[in-house]
Amino acid sequence: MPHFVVQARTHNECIDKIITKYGKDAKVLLERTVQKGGMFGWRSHEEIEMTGIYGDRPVGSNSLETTKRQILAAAGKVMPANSVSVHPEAAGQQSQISAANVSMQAILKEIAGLSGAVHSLNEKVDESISGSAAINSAKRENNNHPSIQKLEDDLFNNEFCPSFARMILDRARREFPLNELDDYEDVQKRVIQWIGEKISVYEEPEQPVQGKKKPRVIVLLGPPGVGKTTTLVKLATLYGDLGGEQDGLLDWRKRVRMITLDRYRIGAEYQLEKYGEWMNIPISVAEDHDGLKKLLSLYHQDVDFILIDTIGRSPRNYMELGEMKAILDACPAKTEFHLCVQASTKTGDLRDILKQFGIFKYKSVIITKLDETDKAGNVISVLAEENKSVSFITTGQTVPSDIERATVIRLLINLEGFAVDRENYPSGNAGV
Ligand SMILES: Nc1nc2c(ncn2[C@@H]2O[C@H](COP(=O)(O)OP(=O)(O)O)[C@@H](O)[C@H]2O)c(=O)[nH]1
Ligand SMILES: [Mg+2]
Repeated sequence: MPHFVVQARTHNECIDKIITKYGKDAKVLLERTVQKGGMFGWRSHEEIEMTGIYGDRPVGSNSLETTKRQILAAAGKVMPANSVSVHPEAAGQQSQISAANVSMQAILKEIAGLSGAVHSLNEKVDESISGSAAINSAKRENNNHPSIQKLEDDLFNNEFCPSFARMILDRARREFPLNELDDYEDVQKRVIQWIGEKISVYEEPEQPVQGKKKPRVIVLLGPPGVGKTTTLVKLATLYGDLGGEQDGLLDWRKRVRMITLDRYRIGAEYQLEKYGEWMNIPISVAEDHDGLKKLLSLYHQDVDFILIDTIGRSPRNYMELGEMKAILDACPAKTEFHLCVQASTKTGDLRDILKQFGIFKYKSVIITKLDETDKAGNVISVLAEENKSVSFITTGQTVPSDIERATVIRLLINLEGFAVDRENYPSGNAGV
């Protein structure tokens, strides 16, 4: 169903315009005030903006749902519940469109319910409409410059979520004068920097010096099969090697201990044991909270890194997540929890995973299996939306080599069709 956005100085003027232009069956869904004109807010004035639908198709629940989402996508944000009611003074004209409004109240309520946070709106919009719909609505407002369209395609092909893509497209429209839009290469260079600005890299705490500091305790969380155990072993060698480089006398194997909570998954303990044997690192199994506490205090004086592998829990199984949380409460306050997510996970699922594992207050995310996809827009968008940093990236099944410390450029170069200018990134951040 088609929709309109109409602006006027007063509420009544707005309604007049709507009736004249879209007929008396038009339905107002959202009303808000907007600032118009002036420079830097000086001599600007407020106007009323109404968004709604018109046309004579029956309003079935499905079409309402679709329309609502289209409008939300187009409006870019949702008004608080009290700002969408129609002004009582306009009762005369309003009566012509109020019947429809009554039937819209339920929807408005629902919309207001969705508006708790901007990102939760983005989520609803993203989940419910096809990936390109939100981008398409941005496109309609645009002057349809070929560079904007190409940019839209590039963002879409890299699986950026619609709200992230929209944010970039809006910025491009705002910041590039027409003549600059003509040089797509230049546009792309600037855009890749904007995307880079949205990636946050985990800052590791200072590395412990043997015998002088408390050990770093690192826990890997995540759904089953994402590569937690494999990553844990890669980290064990990476951290162990740090000591070897700093002090030739130090046997790095003495610096690291691995603990697993994953004894219930058939073969899981065995898998880690095999690695442990190969690396000459003993593996311990903690079965409950007290068992883990004992192991942690046992290793406390001796080692610099305690790495804990966990049970692969479905993010939807709150009971199991709760049980695991109870065991992991044995960890000291400064424990670093990292959530492992597979690079190819769909944005909606990523959001679920990030949220459900939130009870562990994880500090950062490890992106696993980046070798299996050439799209990184999904992870970049969701991490930015959820304000999460990324600590490591894993790039293959080979232990211990297929792991890298996360860097902005490493994620950017994984974007298809974007040329990354390496000179824009400090060498310390290149990491590749
Ligand atoms: N392609 C690829 N496969 C990986 C990577 N990391 C782990 N795997 C594989 O993913 C599968 C599950 O790994 P595992 O560590 O047991 O996952 P867990 O259940 O989360 O502990 C194994 O076959 C691993 O070899 C990676 O970075 N890239
Ligand atoms: Mg495992």
